Amino acid sequence: MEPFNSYLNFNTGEILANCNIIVRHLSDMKGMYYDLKATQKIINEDDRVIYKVYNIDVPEKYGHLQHCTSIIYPGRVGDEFHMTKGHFHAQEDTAEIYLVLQGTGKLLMQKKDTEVKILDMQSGSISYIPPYWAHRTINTGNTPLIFFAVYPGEAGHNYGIIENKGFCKLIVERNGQIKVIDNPNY
Ligand code: M6P
Ligand code: ZN
Repeated sequence: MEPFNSYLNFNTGEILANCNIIVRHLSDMKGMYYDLKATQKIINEDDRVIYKVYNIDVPEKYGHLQHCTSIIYPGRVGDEFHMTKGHFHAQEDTAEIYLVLQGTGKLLMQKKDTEVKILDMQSGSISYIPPYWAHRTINTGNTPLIFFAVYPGEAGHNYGIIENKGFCKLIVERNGQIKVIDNPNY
């Protein structure tokens, strides 16, 4: 394979060339926000885009490095802030790095024994997600949360565990404050 450049727009998070773009509407995340009524109402109204991922096309193989930007648009479903689906890596002993370019948020991580860790995300923060930690990103601000991610080529995504049970914590707005609460459905 030949070396190559990609070009990132720091303001929008868009990457030009060599890219797959994933667009996640709320209907792609049914059951992931705890307020099912609010979810259905929004899906019926405009089924808004929650986030996009610009994924640079690299072989999903050992030795390569996957890299992408994610843009989570600001907003809430009920009182729960916009977020990614979240996943374990299919190859569980693989790590990941997130570098925030714009916006503010939280990085929610959880191990299979339900140990939880939450890190702040802000412009310039570099978060290290060690092997074995599921990860979800939440936009708690009023502007898009844009971050760059790098992870091993063979890591893969395992969504099933999170789709079935979710994370044990939720990030919500209560009286204008960002709060971490227990997931009532966990
Ligand atoms: C980050 C990386 C990607 C991931 C994306 C969206 O950019 O971790 O691998 O796909 O966030 O998260 P999810 O796949 O959980 O929807
Ligand atoms: Zn990952």
